[in-house]
Amino acid sequence: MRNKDAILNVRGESCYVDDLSSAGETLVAEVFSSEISHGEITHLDLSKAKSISGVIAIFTANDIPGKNQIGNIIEDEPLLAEDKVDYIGQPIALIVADSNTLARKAMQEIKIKYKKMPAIFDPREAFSKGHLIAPQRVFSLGDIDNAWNKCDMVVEGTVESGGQEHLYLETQSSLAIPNEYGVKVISSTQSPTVVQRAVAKVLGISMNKVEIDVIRLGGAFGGKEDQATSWAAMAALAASKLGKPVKITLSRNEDMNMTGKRHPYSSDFKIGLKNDGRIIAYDVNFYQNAGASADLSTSILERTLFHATNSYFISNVRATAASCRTNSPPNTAFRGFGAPQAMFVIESAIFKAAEKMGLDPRVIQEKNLIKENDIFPYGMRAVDSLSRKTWAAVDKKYNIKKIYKEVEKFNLSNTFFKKGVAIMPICFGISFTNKFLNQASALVHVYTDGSVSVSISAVEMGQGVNEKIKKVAASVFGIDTDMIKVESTNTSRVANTSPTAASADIDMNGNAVRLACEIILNQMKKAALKKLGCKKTENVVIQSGVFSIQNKKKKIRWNDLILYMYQERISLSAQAHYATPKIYFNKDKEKGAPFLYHVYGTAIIEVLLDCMRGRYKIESAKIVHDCGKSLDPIIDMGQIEGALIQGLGWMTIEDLIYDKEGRLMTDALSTYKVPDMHYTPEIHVEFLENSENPKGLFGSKGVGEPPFMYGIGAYFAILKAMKDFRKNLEPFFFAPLTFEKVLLSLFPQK
Ligand code: LUZ
Ligand code: MOS
Repeated sequence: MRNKDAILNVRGESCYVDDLSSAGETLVAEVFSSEISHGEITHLDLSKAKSISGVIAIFTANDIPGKNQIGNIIEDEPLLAEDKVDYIGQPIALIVADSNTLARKAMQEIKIKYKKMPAIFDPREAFSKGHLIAPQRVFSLGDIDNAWNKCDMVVEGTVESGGQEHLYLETQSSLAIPNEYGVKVISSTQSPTVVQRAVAKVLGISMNKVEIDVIRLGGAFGGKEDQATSWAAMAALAASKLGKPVKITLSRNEDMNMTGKRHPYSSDFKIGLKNDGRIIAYDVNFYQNAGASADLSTSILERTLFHATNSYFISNVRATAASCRTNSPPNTAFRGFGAPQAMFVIESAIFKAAEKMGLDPRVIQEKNLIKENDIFPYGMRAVDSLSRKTWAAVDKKYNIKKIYKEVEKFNLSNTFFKKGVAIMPICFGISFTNKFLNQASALVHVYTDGSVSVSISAVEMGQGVNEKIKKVAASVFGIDTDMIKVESTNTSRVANTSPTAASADIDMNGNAVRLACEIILNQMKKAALKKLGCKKTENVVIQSGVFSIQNKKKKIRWNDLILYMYQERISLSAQAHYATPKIYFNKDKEKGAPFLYHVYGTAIIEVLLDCMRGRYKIESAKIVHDCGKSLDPIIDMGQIEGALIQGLGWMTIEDLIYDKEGRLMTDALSTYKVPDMHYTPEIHVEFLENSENPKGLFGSKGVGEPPFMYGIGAYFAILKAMKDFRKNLEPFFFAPLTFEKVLLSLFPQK
């Protein structure tokens, strides 16, 4: 792997929050949290817990000097519960001690009594009782009510998709160090500025007194976009109260119980088609299980609406969505950010319609793929649609018909083993749907020895942003990547950072770095002219760290020029800001062009089902993915493979099981199954050839999230195999499609 972090990672040399030690005086904190899903706290006695030696302090909501509030979009989330709890795992008190063992011992001694209240876990029930996070939203195109009578076939159905644990390797973690003006927090967050704002609010101080520093994250996947905030704020609270560094690192078990997941959705669809497979009308209703507070739910809901029709053009659409408040931990961002849930529904609708019409779903899929200049329900045109191109490319490379024939042949000659195949096209919009988030800054310094320091708004979370940023700076400067260092992300160096999210970090930060480097380069060219005695900057060329003038022999090396500039008192630093151009969205009309561009791709997913045991093997994924002109093929390939596997896990084996009281029962790796090396199929990834994205950085496209949705194909491939075994099986759309679920639906219990 060319990703330099990989070398540090496999040697255990890369540094995470929990690896930092500050001179032996760091205190640790454990979080005492609610044991019930909904109720009033009638009694809280901390005296016995406080008396344990080695316990320094226990803080509750009453100790917060500022505002007990960490809600970022909607202010509905207390940092520590006051007199009411709304989910199991909601933080109530913070125990600070010399060691985690002592803090945990103290936790056992906290006496608490609750008055239980009825809890709601079903988003439809929450909806019917009016428990909404925000008003319902509706996207529409054409005239849905008058479209049904033009259809030859109308099919309705219900779709359920489950949550998903992020399972970042590094659990939530923060180290707060108090200082003379406020606090510095080293946090494992995707959103340094969100953390900074929350810490300032909780401590009741201004943002310039709070410095957030992020070294790197051991994975995030959306789980640290909004949910790194509470631990940072708690650590900061304790540190500023006690005047000592305080660290919080959740155990895996605590992390799985206390933090939100991907939003489960419950949805209804109605789809209308012509006999030839053309989709004429699509009506969909999404009920999002938001959990107990808003977190990012409303933004996620919006992205669900934007992706309601996946990569298809449908002329009459109505998509309605509600974010429903329940008594689960607040659900949050997770790779795909609401789009996977929407795409699973449209693919289910197509599957069910195909079954009723005696077609293969791929016939309907292919017929309706969005063409150039077709319109999305939100009013944007698919000017550069590559939907059909990626489908054609995957077909050309692998021959879809031939694969289907082979599967058919296998199934005819096998009774208890059946194969299934499905095609999964994807279309994903790149840009934050909140327009203001589409900005990034960079700060670049060149030191007198010629080495370069780059600070950006984005954080490294294993996705390789730092490596790509090095390439950007190196290519503008015409020097080797080894001369460039990407610094930790720090709110004192780069302010007002947008979250590292939405697959847009390289696009935005890469452009900011390019602009900052260009400012310095221009200065360097001017200096080179002066030094080399020439007139036009256009004539200065830089290659492998040597500046020269076209058609002249004179040259000056990078290091000599830098030193010359320093002595001439010319700035060797620059700051630049990039704002994604031309995007807009009108929320009153629900129309606009919210994305800079879309990413397309097509996957073929093949599975082998052992019908008597309900076990299946996802055999292969054959993908043509559109990366534009890849900035780094190895990193992009890693993103595509990782996202695919994560998507497969969500659709198939990752099952969050709760008891009646709302307690998560699959809260450890022994019970929550995720894909491992053995589960991983053969993966073939091709980049769409000759693709170049004029709107992206150096012709590239964002890559983080879109390939997640290839995983959805696995659900339908398994369903196909099941149907080959049980011809009369009524298709159902209830993910994850675990082995147990497969077995029990092939052999229903009387
Ligand atoms: N985060 C966010 C995201 O705040 N807004 C978005 O549109 C988004 N999209 C994908 C992933 N994270
Ligand atoms: Mo994300 S779901 O891009 O934090």
